[in-house]
Amino acid sequence: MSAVVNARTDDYRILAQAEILHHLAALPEIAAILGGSPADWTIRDVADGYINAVFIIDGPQGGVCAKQALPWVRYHGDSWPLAEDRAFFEASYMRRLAAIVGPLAPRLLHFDPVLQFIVMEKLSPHIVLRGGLIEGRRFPRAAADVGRYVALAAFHTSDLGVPFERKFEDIGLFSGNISLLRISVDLIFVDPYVEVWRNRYISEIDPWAKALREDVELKTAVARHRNAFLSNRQALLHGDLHSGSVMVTEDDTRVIDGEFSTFGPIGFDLGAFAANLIINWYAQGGYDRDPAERDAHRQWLLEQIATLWQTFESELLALWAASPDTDGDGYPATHFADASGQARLATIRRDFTQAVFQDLVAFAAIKMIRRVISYAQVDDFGIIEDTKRRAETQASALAFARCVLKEPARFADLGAFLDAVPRFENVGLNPDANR
Ligand code: SR1
Ligand code: MG
Repeated sequence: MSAVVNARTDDYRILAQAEILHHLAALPEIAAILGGSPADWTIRDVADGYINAVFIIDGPQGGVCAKQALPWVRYHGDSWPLAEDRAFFEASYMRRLAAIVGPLAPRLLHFDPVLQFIVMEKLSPHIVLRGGLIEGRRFPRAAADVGRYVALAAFHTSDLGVPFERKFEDIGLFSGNISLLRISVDLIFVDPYVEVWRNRYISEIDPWAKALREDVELKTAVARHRNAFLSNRQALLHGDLHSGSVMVTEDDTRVIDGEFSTFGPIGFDLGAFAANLIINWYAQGGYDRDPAERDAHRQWLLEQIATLWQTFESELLALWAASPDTDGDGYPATHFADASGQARLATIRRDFTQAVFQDLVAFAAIKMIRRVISYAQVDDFGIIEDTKRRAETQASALAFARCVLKEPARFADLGAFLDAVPRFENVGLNPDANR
């Protein structure tokens, strides 16, 4: 693999499909995966995310996925410039986590720092989880696997699992990912609460958007979590762990697209995933589906949030309990060696996971709001063609999120959080009704 250097040089250029094949032909490991000769290879554009060029290359033996960071937001065009070094951070994230999460992520095969070009394992027959959820399909392993992924990544990049020297080295590296951090800060935490050209909500949501902009209590909660997102450098985050960043089959799960990786609160990634399951829950109300099937799918979605959290919590606690004294500087076992220390450590661990849960809940709400008001909206709602109906499902999501952020004490445990989701269905387009 090429040495990883964060170096965009004047030799950077956007690769045409033929150039990509030429480039891959010079990489023996990748040429061997594809098999045959370059004349036998096919390449197709599969980009469906907002910012990068993505291709699948197939040969007689197998396939790979190639991704190049463009100098702008792909979906928007060159009037929205964006640093190409995001590919460097995605490659760095994949390298940092490869040994930690193993088969829960695709294998990085190549990174070119001049072209900001990544080649990784092709995932087949996987599909993007979001698309599967929209179709009402179930993926029995996904939530548990994502919970385990977050626990592994969080433990092994935080003060629980690594010495501070290692953590600070990682913080030094990922602190350079400022272009994408700016996108996260603006699109998630700022734009939904101001009038800005990037916001993309439909006109039926105007009253809700206005109400959120004028709600000081809500904005206070958002600001506190924005500050925590930036200042609580707890662990290395994926940074964009929505259902479009997870590829699945019924028995395999892979987390992709780590270009938003940054240090932050562990609950941010968990909240992002939970938010997108809840978004799907509300969006199902706008689909023409058999009501019994819809109810069953919704029940399954809520169970997956429980599985996500419970798997995360049990995996994290197991890793922590098994950690040798020398690993993490946060809560070294020598500090709690005697019986009273051991009892206190159990309390500390419970408090730690409870704080992560509270972060999950709040960041989930914040993520739900951004997917309705801000740029980069989601297909779960977007495929509902009747915009009044779409807005009604979106209003339910906003009402739930607003309540979570303004009345956090009502959502102190998992049961309360999940029980509340159905109560906000059909709240309507008037944000002042049913408060
Ligand atoms: C500029 S749009 C980028 C958005 O798409 C990604 O999925 C992230 O969520 C980001 O906010
Ligand atoms: Mg993405």
